[in-house]
Amino acid sequence: MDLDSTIIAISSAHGYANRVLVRMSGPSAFSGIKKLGALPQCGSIISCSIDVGKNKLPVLLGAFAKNASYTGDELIEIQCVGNPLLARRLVSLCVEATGGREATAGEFTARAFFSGRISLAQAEGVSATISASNNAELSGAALLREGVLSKLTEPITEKLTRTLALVEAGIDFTDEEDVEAISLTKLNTELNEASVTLSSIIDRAIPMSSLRHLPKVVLAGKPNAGKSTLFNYLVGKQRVVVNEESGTTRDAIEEQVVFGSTNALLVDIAGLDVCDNEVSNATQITAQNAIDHADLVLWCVGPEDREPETNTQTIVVKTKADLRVHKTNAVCGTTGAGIEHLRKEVAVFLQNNCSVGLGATALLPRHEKLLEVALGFVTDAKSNSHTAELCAACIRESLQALGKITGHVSPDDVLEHVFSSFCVGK
Ligand SMILES: Nc1nc2c(ncn2[C@@H]2O[C@H](COP(=O)(O)OP(=O)(O)OP(=O)(O)O)[C@@H](O)[C@H]2O)c(=O)[nH]1
Ligand SMILES: [Mg+2]
Repeated sequence: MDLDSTIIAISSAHGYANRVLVRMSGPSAFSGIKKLGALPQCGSIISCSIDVGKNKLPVLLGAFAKNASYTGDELIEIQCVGNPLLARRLVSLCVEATGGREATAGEFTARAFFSGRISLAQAEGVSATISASNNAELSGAALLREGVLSKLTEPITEKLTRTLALVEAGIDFTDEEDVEAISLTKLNTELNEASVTLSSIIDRAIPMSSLRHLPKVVLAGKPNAGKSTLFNYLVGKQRVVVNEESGTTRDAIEEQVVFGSTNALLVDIAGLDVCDNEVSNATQITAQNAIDHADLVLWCVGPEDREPETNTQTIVVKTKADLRVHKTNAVCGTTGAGIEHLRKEVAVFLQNNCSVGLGATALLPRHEKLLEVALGFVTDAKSNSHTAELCAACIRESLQALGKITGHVSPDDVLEHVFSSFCVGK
C-alpha cells in the first residue's frame, strides 16, 4: 500500500448539497494548500478563497498537524458550497498543487491504521458507523470504534504470549533437568483461563448483522379497539385508514418509529376476531404471524373490551381515554392524551430488551471467526500440554488469530478486504 503520496478526495456525500467537504492528507498537503489559498494555523479554521478557473470560490479551510490528525499525516479539510462540479474542480486543483493523487476507497482510514492511530477493529468500527441505519447499529459501531474488542482481547494476548515464552523456554532447557520454566499444572491453569475468557467474549457478543433488524412493536387487540388511530398518532401522519366499522384494517402495515433512542418498526394489524370467510381467515393468519414475531405487543383494549392475559412481552394499552369514566393510564389516539407516557414506557422496554447492552460487543463476521479460531487453538494447546512443541505451535496459532483482529498480524489480503468496504474519502 502506497503511504507516501498526498491523497485527495471528496469526503462528503456525493451530489448537490449545502456544503461539500474535500480532504487531503500527506506530506505535501500543507504546501499544496499554501499555493492554492492560505495555510491556516493547525487546529484552526479560516475563510478565504481559491481560484477555480474564472471564479473565486469562497472556502473554509481547516488544518490538522501530523500526529494530531485522523490519518496521522498533515491533513487539510476544505469546505465549499455543495456543487459537485466545483468540488471535482477543487479536487483536480489540489492534485495539481500537491503533486498527489485521488484517494482510493477507505484510504484515509487505512492511513490512520498504518500510522498506529487506530486498530483494525476500530477501523472496521468507522466503516460500520458509516453504514449504520439505526441507533442500535450506531451503538454497536461506536463500541468497535472505541476499541472495546481490542481491550477485551489484549489481556488474553498478553497471557498467551507469556505462556508461550515459558513453554518455549522449557523446550530450550530440555536437557537441564532441574530447570522447569512452567509446570504442567500452571500451564493448564493459564490455558484454561484464556479459554474461559475467550468463550465468555464469544458468548456475550452479538453479530453486528443482528442489529440491522429493527425491533417490531405490534399493535394488537379486538377490532375497533383504536389500533390504527394510535398507529397514525405514533407515526405522525394519516398512514392507515381509520373507520368506525369493525374490520377496517386487513394487512399488516409497518412504519419506522423512534422510541427514545431506539428505532423500531411499528406494525398495525387487523383486529383479532373469529373468521367467517377465506379473506378474514388470511387476515387473521397475517395478524397472528405479526404477533408471533413481535418483540413487543401493545395490546389495545377499548372501553368495552375485556383485558387480555399478558406476558413479559406485552403492554396493555387502554384506548379511547375520552370515552372512559376512569381515564387513569388510558390513551386517546385522537387528542394524544397519555401517549407521551406510552412512548416512554415503550422506549424503556426496547432499551432494556432490544438494545446493545453495556456488556455486549457487536462483532463483524471476521471477528467472530477469528475468536472461534483462537479458542480452537487454545483448546488444542490444552490437549497437547504434555508435548511442549505441539502446545507451543497451538498457542502461536491462537495468537496469530487474535493478532488479526486488532491488525497486529495482518496479511495484505485481510487489510485489503477491510478497507475496500469503505467509500472513497473515508
Ligand atoms: N373518541 C375516540 N374515538 C376513537 C379513538 N381511537 C379511535 N377511535 C375511533 O374508533 C373507531 C375505530 O378506530 P380504529 O383506529 O380504526 O380501530 P382499529 O382497532 O384499527 O379497528 P380495526 O382495524 O377494525 O381492527 C374509529 O371511528 C375511530 O375514530 C379515541 O381515542 N377516542
Ligand atoms: Mg385498524
